[in-house]
This record gives sequence, structure tokens and C-alpha cells, in this order.
Amino acid sequence: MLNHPHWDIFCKIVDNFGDIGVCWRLAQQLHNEHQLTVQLYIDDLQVAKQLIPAIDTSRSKQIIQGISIIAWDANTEFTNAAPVVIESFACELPQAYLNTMQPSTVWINLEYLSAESWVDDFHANSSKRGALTRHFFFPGFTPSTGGLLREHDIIQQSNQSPAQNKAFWNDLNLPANPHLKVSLFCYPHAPIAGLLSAMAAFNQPVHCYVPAGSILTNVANFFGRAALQIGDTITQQNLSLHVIPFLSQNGYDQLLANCDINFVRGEDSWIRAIWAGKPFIWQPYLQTEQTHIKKLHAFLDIFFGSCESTAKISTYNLHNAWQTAVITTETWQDYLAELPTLKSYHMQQRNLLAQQTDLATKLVIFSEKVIKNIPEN
Ligand code: TRH
Repeated sequence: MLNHPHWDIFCKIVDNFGDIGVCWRLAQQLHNEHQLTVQLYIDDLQVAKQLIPAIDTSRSKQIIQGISIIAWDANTEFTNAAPVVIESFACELPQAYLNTMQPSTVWINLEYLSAESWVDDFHANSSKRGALTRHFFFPGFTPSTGGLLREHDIIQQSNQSPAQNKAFWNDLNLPANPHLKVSLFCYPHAPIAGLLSAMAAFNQPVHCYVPAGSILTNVANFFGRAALQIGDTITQQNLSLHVIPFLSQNGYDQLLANCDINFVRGEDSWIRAIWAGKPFIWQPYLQTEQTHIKKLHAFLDIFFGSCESTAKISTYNLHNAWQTAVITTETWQDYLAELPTLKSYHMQQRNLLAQQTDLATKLVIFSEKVIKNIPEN
């Protein structure tokens, strides 16, 4: 048991689901695996409810799966700061909360994930704000960063039995099928029509699973439909596309584990795709000055560093095409030709990354060091 078992996490939902996705997983892991009492302050319960369906949006405070969820707005009152407070993604702690913090409060700003090399140098730096110290904690792919969010049983969870796989599809009212299965979660500016037309033209059947979300209009347009509903299956040539509900986080993890290729985006689904151990194509969150492309290439270079060359080239080509407005049938087919190699490569990289200390554990170790005034490294 830690000496400082009470942590507060602040989550501001800026855009999409990544902020709450990461904070919710982190809160649960700190509670379940490190026996911490966690209060999670969320500024938008409506959006959070999509990932945490048990949330009652009319309640300002509630406990879900052992985590105290507190609606955070301009009127939220704070009496005591927790010994450790996580400010997620530079969301700016409210002044009223800062006023309750002591010089001894461990204040950690949890940054966005990036595979860029500068992260190693910036991780664990700190700056002073009056009597308080703000520490910058950078997730990352090397041992000198803050690591990746990963529950201890994640590998076992992704190794589902055939009966569990069948039950998963059954719950979605879909039959298990022996064909190539692809999950599709991306931003609407991706070349979705190009990908779907390549899948349709490919010479073997493909089943594509799309959780309901912002891309449904683009998908409907591709099929010449005005709209699509959850439960719809549409077929064109060799492509069968299934619109499924937006899943719980656990359900989404199972979808990733049950598919052969996963298209993922942002931050949290990207990390989950790694742990699923399946080939995936990542679309980073769009940023100015092509920053997202730098992030993409930093990741590809680190993750595919030891990959056999033709599989690596096909992977880079498909990733690059997916960020621009063009994706050709040839790019898709080249990638599929490398699938057997990529399957074992992704599994190998997943297992290697899983040997590093995970982000929640690193946060706990880091906070204890700060409290005991032990320098990092
Ligand atoms: O939603 P995102 O685009 O979030 C983004 C990124 O985090 C980005 O870095 C950040 O700057 C921006 O938000 C503000 O993608 P991400 O990170 O993958 O988060 C999606 C979450 O939704 C993730 O926790 C998985 C979850 N999810 C489900 O629970 N069910 C589903 O059916 C799907 C498709 C996703």
C-alpha cells in the first residue's frame, strides 16, 4: 500500500474521446492495480457517458467501478487537494483547486503520447509556479519516457478463446466469419471512399466493421445511401460493411482483438491496437504544420525499425496514403500481400513493448520519488 493513496485526476474533454478515454483507463488502473482512491473530475459528462455508459449525467458526484466521478464546472468547490494530482493534457487546474494545493502536493501534467525522440529529454522535467511545482510526464515508447498505458492482464484479455470470439460477434448480432476482418475508426478527412473501393475490388471477401460515429456519412456516401443505421450491413463486390454500435472500451478492445487489421486514430485506440497484437493503420490527430505527419513517421520508424523490408515499405505506403486524400487498390493489395509477415511482426513488437514498465506504474513510482525528493535517474 502506498503512503499517499488518494489521487485526483482532472479531465477536460477538448475534442473527441481520447482525453476521457485515457483518463478513464488510467483511473481504473490506478484503483485496481495500485489500490489508490481516485477522484476523476470531468468537465463534460455527456461525452464521457459514451465511454462510461453507467454515468448519470444529472449527478454531480457518483462512484462507478470504484472511481469517484465528479462533474467539473465553474461552480465546483474544492476543500482539499489530493497529495497527488494529475492534470491531464495540460487542461489547466482550476484556480480554486490550485489555492488548496500545498508545496508538497505532487502536481503532474500528463502529456499526449508521441514517439518523437525529444520526448526522452522532456519527460520528468518540472517548472515552478509560485510555491508549487508542476512536473511534466510524457508517455512514450522508450524506457526513459513515462511508458504506455497498459493493464497487467492486457495480453491475456486479447487472447480470447474461440467460444469468447463467437460470443463477441453474437452480442453484436453478427455471425462469426472466416473472412478477412477489418475494423474502421478514423477521422472523416481520411480517404475512406478510396479504402472501401479498394476493399470491394480486392479478390477475396472482406468484412469491415464500423462503430457508429462521425464517419458514417462518408461511408453512406460511398454506397450511394443518404444515411446508415446501426445494424446495417451493405455489400458491394467483395466488401461487406457492418455498422455496429459505438462500443464500451472493453467491447472496443475485443473488436480490435477479433479483427485482422485495425484502422485506429488519435491516442487511446492507437495504444489499444498495439496491445491487440494485430496489424493496424494509425491516423494521428490532425495538427498544424504537418506535426501529425512528423509524429506518424517517428512512430513508424520506432515500431517498424526491425521489420523485413517489403512489409515495412507496404506499411509506410498505406500509412502515408491514409493521411492524404489518395488511397489506391494497389496500395491496399500490397499491404495485404504482407499480412502474414505483419501479423507475426506486430505480435513480436507488442510483446517487446509489454516488457517495459507501464505508464500507471511509472506514475506511481514517479510520485513516490517526488514525495521522497529522490531525483529521477
Ligand atoms: O477520439 P479520438 O480522436 O481522441 C483524440 C486523440 O486522443 C487526440 O490525441 C487528442 O488530441 C484529441 O482526441 C483531443 O481518438 P482516441 O484517442 O483513439 O480515443 C477514442 C476512444 O474511444 C478510445 O478510448 C477508444 C474509445 N472507443 C470506444 O470506447 N468504443 C468505440 O466503439 C470506439 C470506436 C472507440
